[in-house]
Amino acid sequence: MNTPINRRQLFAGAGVGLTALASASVSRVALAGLPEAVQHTSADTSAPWLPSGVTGAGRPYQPVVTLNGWTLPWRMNNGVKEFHLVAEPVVREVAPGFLVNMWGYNGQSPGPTIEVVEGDRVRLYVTNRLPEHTTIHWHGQRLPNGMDGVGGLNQPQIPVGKTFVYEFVARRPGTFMYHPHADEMTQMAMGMMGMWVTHPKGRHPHIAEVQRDYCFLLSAYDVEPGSMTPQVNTMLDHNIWTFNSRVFPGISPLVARLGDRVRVRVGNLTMTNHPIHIHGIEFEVTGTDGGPVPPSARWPEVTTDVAVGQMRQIEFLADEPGDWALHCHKSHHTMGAMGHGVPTMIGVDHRGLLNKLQRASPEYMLMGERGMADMGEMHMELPPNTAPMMTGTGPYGPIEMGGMFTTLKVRADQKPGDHRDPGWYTLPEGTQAREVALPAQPGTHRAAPAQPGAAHGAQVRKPQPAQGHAHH
Ligand SMILES: [Cu+2]
Repeated sequence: MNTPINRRQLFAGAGVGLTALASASVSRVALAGLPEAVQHTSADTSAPWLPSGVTGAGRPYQPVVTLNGWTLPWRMNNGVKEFHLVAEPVVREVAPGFLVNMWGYNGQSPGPTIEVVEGDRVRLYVTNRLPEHTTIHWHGQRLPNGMDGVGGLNQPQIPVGKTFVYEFVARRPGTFMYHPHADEMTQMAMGMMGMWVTHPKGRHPHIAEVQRDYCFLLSAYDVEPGSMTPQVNTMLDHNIWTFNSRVFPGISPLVARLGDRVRVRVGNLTMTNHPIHIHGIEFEVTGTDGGPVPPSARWPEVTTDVAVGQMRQIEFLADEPGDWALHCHKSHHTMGAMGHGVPTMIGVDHRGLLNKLQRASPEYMLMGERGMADMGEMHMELPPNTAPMMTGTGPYGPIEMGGMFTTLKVRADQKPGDHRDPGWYTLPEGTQAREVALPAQPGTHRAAPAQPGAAHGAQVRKPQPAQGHAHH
């Protein structure tokens, strides 16, 4: 898998703006001892990062796969794992061709996943290249009070251009998050967040060995269609609902080999809860931000609600082959921007009106009279740079989902450790829902609803689908 990690020395070879900022605010001598600030700008899912080649790499562990993200490499310095995070404006590709101005870390929103092992001493340098001060709070961690990152309460804010250092021992195994505790409303609305995984040292009675380990954050943005920068004071009415700042079909599938035990860690840093639902299998919640759940306290589920500021770690046996939907069950969270603020037109008879409207405005499009499913294949003129309301096409047509939606792809022939998309599932002969031919039943036959506008000679303007198959 391609991992276009662009390793560069801090500031060396950086853009003109960054170099100017650096020379203005941070002396090169002061930076000489810092670990490399590794940058990564692709929104593809990176292969798991294994610390091979790092001198004294410490205890081994099974790395996670960050959906449409990556893990931050570290360096070992006298037994301390040293990381360098750079808080900075980034451009995130939320879906192919849809770019959003965000704030993040090391070239991306969300920031890279931090992976360490229980008991590791960790030193994290944080350089602030934002236009305002920031901090990082290490959500869920046991640590000294002065390392908790609440600006004003536990530390002074990190001024623009300055580098602070955090240091603590990763005492508890589990899944954590990191985010600013400084102008939170703005900085989290702009995408500043990341995940942290502390692997257990050795075997843990409540932590199973798994073959696949995925993680992602839930985040939401309010980006006016056609614009590029989120509104930061939106409380609930967001229109871009994401897994790791990506929307379907831009989200990688979770891939498993038939029979694999799979762990998925989901953190929520939006302003509302998300019931995460998986088709085809049952899972158990095996951990929360508070730590692993003892097996005696678990129960089977197919949906688990991930509340604001929570992490839920789920596990299942991938023992049913196929392409299974995995999504937030709030249906407006599997919609793109155009699903929001659209009036309900179901049952509204437009037929008289349509003629008049189209005489006045030939481009007038009839939408939503029979439900919104047509939107999945309508290619209405969208403003530049947005995601359509419902999008993503499967082997049998439009999937009619956007936002917080992806698939769990279980295959018998997927190679161990291979996380690449195997393509669509080939259904075994005779195992797919199909139309049945019914004999005509006199008296029970109901006429199909008339084509809107047909009787009145109005032309219903449905833009041509991309594949070019005719509609009439
Ligand atoms: Cu949701």
